[in-house]
Amino acid sequence: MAVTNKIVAQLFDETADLLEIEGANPFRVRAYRNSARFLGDLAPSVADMVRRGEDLEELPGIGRDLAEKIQEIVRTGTLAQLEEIRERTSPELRTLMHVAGLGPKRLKTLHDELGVRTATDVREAAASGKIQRLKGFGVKLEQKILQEIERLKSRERRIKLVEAQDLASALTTHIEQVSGVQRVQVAGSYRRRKETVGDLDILVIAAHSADVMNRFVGYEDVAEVVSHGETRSTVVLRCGLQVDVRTVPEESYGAALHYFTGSKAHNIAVRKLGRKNNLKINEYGVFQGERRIGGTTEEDVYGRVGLPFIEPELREDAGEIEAAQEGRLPELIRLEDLRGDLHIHTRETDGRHTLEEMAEAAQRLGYAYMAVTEHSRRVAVARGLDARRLAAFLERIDGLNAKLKGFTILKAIEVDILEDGSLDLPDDILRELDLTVCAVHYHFNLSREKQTERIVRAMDNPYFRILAHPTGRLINERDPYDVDMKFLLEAAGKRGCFMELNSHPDRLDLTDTHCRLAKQMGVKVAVSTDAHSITDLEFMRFGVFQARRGWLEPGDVINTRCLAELRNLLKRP
Ligand code: DGT
Ligand code: CA
Ligand code: CA
Repeated sequence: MAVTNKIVAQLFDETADLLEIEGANPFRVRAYRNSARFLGDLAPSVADMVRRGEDLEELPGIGRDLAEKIQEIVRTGTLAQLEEIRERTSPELRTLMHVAGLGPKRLKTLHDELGVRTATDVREAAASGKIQRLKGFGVKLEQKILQEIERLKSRERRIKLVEAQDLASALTTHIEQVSGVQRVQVAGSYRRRKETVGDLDILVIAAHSADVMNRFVGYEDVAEVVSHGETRSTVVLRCGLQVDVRTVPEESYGAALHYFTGSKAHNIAVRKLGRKNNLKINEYGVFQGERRIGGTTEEDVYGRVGLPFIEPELREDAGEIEAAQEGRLPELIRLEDLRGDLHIHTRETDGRHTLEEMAEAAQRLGYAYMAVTEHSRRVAVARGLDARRLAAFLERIDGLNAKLKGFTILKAIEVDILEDGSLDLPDDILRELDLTVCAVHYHFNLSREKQTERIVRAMDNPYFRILAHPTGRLINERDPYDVDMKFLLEAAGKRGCFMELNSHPDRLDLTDTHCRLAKQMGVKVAVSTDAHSITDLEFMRFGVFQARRGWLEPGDVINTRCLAELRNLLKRP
């Protein structure tokens, strides 16, 4: 397998983490960590550079030592030094580094004093009260650690859709290369575009099933072959994700695709409709008695029970069957419906590309507008803008807008909602902007009541337009802050404010159910990317998946409007 920059970055990151747990020199730790970040973003492949004999030390932050390490990784696929550290520490501890209350120092103490190596060890030590007795710990911290570990355990079983996509597309390409393969389709929660997936369910139509199975279990990323059969096999990939592959006969394809797309609850509801019409529906087809009468396509399966086709994103038995029966299925939003992106960062704060580069990229995507939303001063880690820098930046935008044809940069900001619900910049500055996107970045721990009140108070500001990433969650990493979403939506509706559906695949915030609630309550949504680079602009498709799961139609989303209509909507009543 070719060594990608990402692989090198991952190995450096792991080295940094483990060295830190060991208590190594902080400068060494930082050197690995910084170069990992740099390599992760670097476009030219370091493997190619090594192959061409180019000098890696020319790269910023890469000295002689790191250059040699990169060469070693490219040559051997690994790093001897890291293997050694893995031997003497316990690499599993790394996953605990981000557990609140457990930094590298405390982990080292746990490791040295109690010999813990894994999350399970920590859980057992905490449960038996051993941790509270250690110096620098205590009862409260022990309880917190226990809670966090439980949460970590329940999370780790599912992976984010974006990660599943990378794995699935590489694997389907691998299988498609078998001769006689007609079709390879990922079904399951993946096809329903759930924000996380538990495992991958892949269906294949092929002339020679055994060839498909052999090719599948021989895939280079397989860690374990759980079963290897004639028409069905299961493996676990190195990242821990399970994958099932089944070959199905062409005439059963629709029935199998429907069955394995799920959800289970949706399938059961459809089967029940079948039974009412004396039909048996399973993964092999639609049957009347013993006779197969259909199931070649999904449309056919639905048609046999008197339903129109139901989009995979809706198949949760959450009212879609009734809506289909009554002819009121939503016309779900599509990527092509979007005319612009309303949450974008540039190099002015913590983005990677310039205003000009982002504008050009947005135009290439066919957009008519984009809103540039830099951070405000409170967000110092991102070099947030104060009034003076913002004014200068707005002038630059005016200058660029004067040159652009058929494309408009909206002047905006991602202003921080302070703890007391006021906004981080004064009204006479916000007044100059086309729109104000507001967000919580600090004080996640307020009570539900206080947090809700804080955000509603912010909405009282006449310049508040869009609430960005409304719950603050990071999928698998950080829980949402506690907030009364229904109350927020009601408040937004009354004040003519909008909710963002943040499309970043780590956020997808609003959730699908929140989107649906917003629609029911008449609150419109902005589907935005929060892009910090040109490639991030493509996150929009994840936002669209989530919007579709939330039953949103083009009319529910403000950035499907042309610029004139959008400007109208942005005027607050
Ligand atoms: P996941 O993998 O947890 O993200 O969720 P799914 O929906 O992909 O679930 P999975 O992988 O267990 O099964 C794939 C599909 O197979 C599921 O969506 C529906 C179908 N299926 C699985 N078990 C049953 C069952 O007992 N009855 C019915 N009707 N369908 C099932
Ligand atoms: Ca699955
Ligand atoms: Ca499965």
